[in-house]
Amino acid sequence: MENSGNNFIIRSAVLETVAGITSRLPDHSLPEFALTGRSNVGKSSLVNALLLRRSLARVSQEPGKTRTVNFYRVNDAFYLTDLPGYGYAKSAKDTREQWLRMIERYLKGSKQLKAVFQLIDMRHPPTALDIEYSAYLRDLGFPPYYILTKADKLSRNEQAKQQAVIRKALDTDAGRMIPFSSVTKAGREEILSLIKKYLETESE
Ligand SMILES: Nc1nc2c(ncn2[C@@H]2O[C@H](COP(=O)(O)OP(=O)(O)O)[C@@H](O)[C@H]2O)c(=O)[nH]1
Ligand SMILES: [Mg+2]
Repeated sequence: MENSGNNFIIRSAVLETVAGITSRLPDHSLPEFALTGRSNVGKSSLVNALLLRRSLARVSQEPGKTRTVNFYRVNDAFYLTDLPGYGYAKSAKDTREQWLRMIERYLKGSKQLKAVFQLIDMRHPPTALDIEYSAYLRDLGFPPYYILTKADKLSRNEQAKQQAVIRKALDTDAGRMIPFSSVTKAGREEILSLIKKYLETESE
């Protein structure tokens, strides 16, 4: 790929703002890229892998507690925003409504949001909630890119098979899906290249 992420050097990465349900969203002028998906899908691991930081974002075995939007400022050039995870089996109805309110407030309120990356666990077909949420993102004007996580857990063959299953279920193009592994860092360059393209368009 011509526009390789190879020359995308991470010079700085900080968790700058943690916005809770009642906090005001930060007011700044840098582009934002949102990461979203169900709890435990690998969002925090993705943040760490993209930014080459071992534990900037907290990775946990215990899914489903965070109800905040975390703003990671990168290279003083853009933000990665980590949205609260959805659809964990234990979450009660009111937590789910709280989640939706939080997400909606961010997606509708952010003036700087450029693109949304929806994470899907590559080992399984998308859940009903994944599909519903994906349609919701499209309706809001953010047709997501899909990051298919935990690719390292599948063989090449299985990966190809799962990509086809997921593409069909989400009714999307192969070009919008990026298989990814935070273990091998496969897919990292591709994601950074995409972000870079947006940043270049911005500065034109
Ligand atoms: N093998 C493998 N495990 C992963 C990958 N990404 C995340 N995990 C594991 O999945 C669990 C949840 O990850 P986390 O990043 O905290 O998910 P989050 O809840 O979406 O932020 C942790 O045990 C991670 O180590 C991956 O690409 N490969
Ligand atoms: Mg997390």
